[in-house]
Amino acid sequence: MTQWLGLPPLAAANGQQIDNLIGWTHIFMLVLFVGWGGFFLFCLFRFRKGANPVANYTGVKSHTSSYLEIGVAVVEAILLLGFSIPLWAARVDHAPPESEALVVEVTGEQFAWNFHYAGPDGKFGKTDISLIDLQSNPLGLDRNDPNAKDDVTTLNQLYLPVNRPIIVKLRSKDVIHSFGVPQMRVKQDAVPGFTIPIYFVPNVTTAEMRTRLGNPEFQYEIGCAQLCGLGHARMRAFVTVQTADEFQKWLDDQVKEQSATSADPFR
Ligand SMILES: [Cu+2]
Repeated sequence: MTQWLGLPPLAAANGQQIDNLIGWTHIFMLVLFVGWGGFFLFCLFRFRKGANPVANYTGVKSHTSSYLEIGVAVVEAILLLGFSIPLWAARVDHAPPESEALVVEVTGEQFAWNFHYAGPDGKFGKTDISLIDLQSNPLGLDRNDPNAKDDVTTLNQLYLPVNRPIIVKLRSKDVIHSFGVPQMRVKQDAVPGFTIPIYFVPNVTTAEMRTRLGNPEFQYEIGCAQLCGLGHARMRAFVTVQTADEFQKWLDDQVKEQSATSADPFR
């Protein structure tokens, strides 16, 4: 129904609501535009100089324009109270329980995205600001913490399983960034000092989307959607949506690889 908007292809189970809201907003705005544009043209004609050689200091007595204004205010109240607030509440309050979802901590920094998975134990290891090394440990993950042994971190590469709720816990190391994945209809600011949860359910794998679009190079992209400094334009990351099996295999490989390298004292 919302094809006419030319939005990026939808790839999240709960994104249709957002599209419907955007669609209805456009329809209401079109009605307003045509209404006010018509009123403007009417005024140009009705009050033209030829028909009104002498200025009229009384002005218009009709209340039509007041009623129109009230009508617009009512429509806007309906949009806000009837659509936007319930939609926002559904997105924020009814997040699936963490036990049914994949939780990923996403940390923005100038100018990259860090992703942190809890690994098979489901527990995130401790992070410590004093352990941060921009090259080898950008999150300051404490590999001596037992919960951190099987943790997986990646830079600018987010891997997700299809058809499973994803809870992203969004953080920032420096300034305000914004996590935006257009196809998932997700956009949320990352604010230093806060951990902000958002959730979505990707329902089209990268491979499926490539066939659907006929573009073998297609990638879901995360763009930073807040101007965050000079390198803002290159603050992109890629999302690879895989089947549950493919994702599990990727995660297992990462766990093996990363726990092996972190156990090496010379690294
Ligand atoms: Cu940014």
